[in-house]
Amino acid sequence: DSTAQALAADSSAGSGKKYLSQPLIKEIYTADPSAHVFNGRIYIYPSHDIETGMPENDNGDHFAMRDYHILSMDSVGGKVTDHGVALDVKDVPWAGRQMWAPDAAFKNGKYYFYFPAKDKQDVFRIGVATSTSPTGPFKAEPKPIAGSFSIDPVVFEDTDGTSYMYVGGIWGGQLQRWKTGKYDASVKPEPAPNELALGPKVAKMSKDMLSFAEPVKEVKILDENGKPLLSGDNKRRFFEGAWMHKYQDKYYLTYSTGDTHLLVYATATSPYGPFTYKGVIMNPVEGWTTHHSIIEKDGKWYIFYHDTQLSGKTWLRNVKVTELKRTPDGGFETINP
Ligand code: FUB
Repeated sequence: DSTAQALAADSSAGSGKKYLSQPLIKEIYTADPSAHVFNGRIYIYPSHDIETGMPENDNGDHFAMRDYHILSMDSVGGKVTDHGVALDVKDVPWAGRQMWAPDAAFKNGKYYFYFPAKDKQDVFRIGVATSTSPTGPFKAEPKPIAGSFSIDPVVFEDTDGTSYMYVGGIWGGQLQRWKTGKYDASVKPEPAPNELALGPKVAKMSKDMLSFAEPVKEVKILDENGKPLLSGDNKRRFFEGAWMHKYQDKYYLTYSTGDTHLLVYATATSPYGPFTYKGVIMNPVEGWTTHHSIIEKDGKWYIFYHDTQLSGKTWLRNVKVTELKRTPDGGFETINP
């Protein structure tokens, strides 16, 4: 099958390393792939990693990206097209620096591109830009989404047509600084180990997809006994990089555990949660960050993710895809990338 072929075709000859799959493109560095199927074609909305010489630190200053390129392909394994610059930080009136993990949605006959960036005060906000084409170029709204903060926006459309944005990341993603509802730069990177873990945030989108229809709410993630996960439970608690999909009437919240480098999942019967932690989808990749998205195409499920195979540097990543196999109990086979 395609996984076995990818392993067999591993191009890292001589390094002694085996990779489950190969980078989708090698001409530029890409990360944080949010994949969607629009009109039967796969579009990937990634970060565009670049070398800027910024020092590596827990704030993620070394992720100093300045623009976005969109990739597309007919099917997994098909030719990948890089559509060039879709949005540049210089064309976003409110943004200062760090164009991090984006996402996109199609509604009202338009494509909406959602992206986090630090504003001129160095506070992460979520911006939105629109286009008539899934590959852009996108025109940014003059201001970030009112009431938005932190990073890694993901927009999920439920089967009734309602769209929700999930957002958040701790440490460099600044989620912990919003605990009281107001920005406070003096807060530690995360709560003490015996305190409740921070969850991602969710808000229903307004019909025009340019604003929130309600204030953001915390998403609770519980353990198998119905108790909220604690901050010290860092193999299971939320860190960043959420994704949402629905399967057989259940909502699947998938996310990165950050400093333990796992992609994990939790399920719920409502898009607002509470979610119950279930298990690991993917073991750590090469590089510090792990970030993914999940789509269904032609009857198969796929996970898009990144590692640092091309560069060996945590801030110069490359996006990949592999099949995600579901198990009869509603879970997944854990992937060893
Ligand atoms: O790409 C910058 C940041 O790294 C993303 O926003 C996080 O999810 C992590 O992948």
